[in-house]
Amino acid sequence: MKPLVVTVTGAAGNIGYAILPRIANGDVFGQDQPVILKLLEIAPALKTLDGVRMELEDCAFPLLHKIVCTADAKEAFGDCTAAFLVGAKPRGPGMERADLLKANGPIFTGQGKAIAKAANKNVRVLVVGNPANTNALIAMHAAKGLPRESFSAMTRLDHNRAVSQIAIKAGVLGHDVSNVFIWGNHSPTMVPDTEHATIKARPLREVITDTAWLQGDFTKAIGQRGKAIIDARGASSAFSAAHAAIEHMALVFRGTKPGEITSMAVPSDGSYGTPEGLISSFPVTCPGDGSYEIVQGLQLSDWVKTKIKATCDELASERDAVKDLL
Ligand code: NAX
Repeated sequence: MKPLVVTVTGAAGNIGYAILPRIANGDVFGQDQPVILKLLEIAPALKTLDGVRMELEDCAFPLLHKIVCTADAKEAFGDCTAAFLVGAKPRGPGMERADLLKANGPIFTGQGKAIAKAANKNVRVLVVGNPANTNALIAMHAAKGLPRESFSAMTRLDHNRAVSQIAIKAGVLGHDVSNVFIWGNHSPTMVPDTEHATIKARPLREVITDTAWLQGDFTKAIGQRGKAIIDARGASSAFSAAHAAIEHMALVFRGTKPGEITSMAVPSDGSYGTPEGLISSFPVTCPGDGSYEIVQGLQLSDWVKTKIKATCDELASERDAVKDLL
């Protein structure tokens, strides 16, 4: 089979270190699909990246045909079919969210342009670097000529966190929990929705009857989980974020199972009152050809509707903060 080109930005960082062996091992595209890894970093990180390249070589992954390390975005995105945009500027001391948006904007403008010029026209782009939804919006706008649907941002980590906390509360395994999903922004305003969920095929609300916990501590804990990990580990989520990115792309390229719903931040088509022009998390299914469908027809409670409105308001204010880049 012809190798697929996969681009990873910020490849010398923490998530990069955790994600690269998984891609090279076939965890995204399957055990019969060879890959070429094109790794983008800023120039000062190329030496570290070279160490990562050596470790990848030392694994002798049968599916890994070639590794390219570069600080040139056009070279990194050349012919790529899947792009993981992980690299971003971290939030510095005293920086507001708006400052972070402004600092990251030019990175995602530049990369969006390079993707439109150099990547495969069917490329699928996953933005992980924060603020992920708005960075994806910036890249999507810069990538003139590519369909909007080529771009998504990651909320699969939030999805997995919600599934796990529900499973722990109910004393079951994660795979016993279905149809938990995330609405909105990858930020503390996100909405983990359990109102359509089942546990071992029973409605979740029959198994977990504590609505105050679901709407209170559970919702807050999922929104604050990233911070809790930084507080405990002194560093942000790395292998769990890499795992979520692997799952996100594997579902895009190989499809959700019948009845399976995942969470992805994708360009809104106006569904569920989410304004068009935002990249917001929705429950989606994936047929496995690179596309996705927003799950339709869900009846939302007033509580969920109010929370979705608040997270969309935040997304709209982020979009307004970078309007000169759109
Ligand atoms: P690190 O700081 O370890 O790595 C980031 C890497 O990006 C660095 O090596 C840096 O040199 C590189 N970089 C910076 N600017 C670049 C550019 N213009 N082009 C290419 N590379 C560039 O961060 P890490 O822990 O790997 O996290 C990466 C990003 O993921 C951060 O923005 C982080 O906030 C975000 N996260 C997103 C999550 C999500 O669920 N969407 C969860 C995990 C994580 O917090």
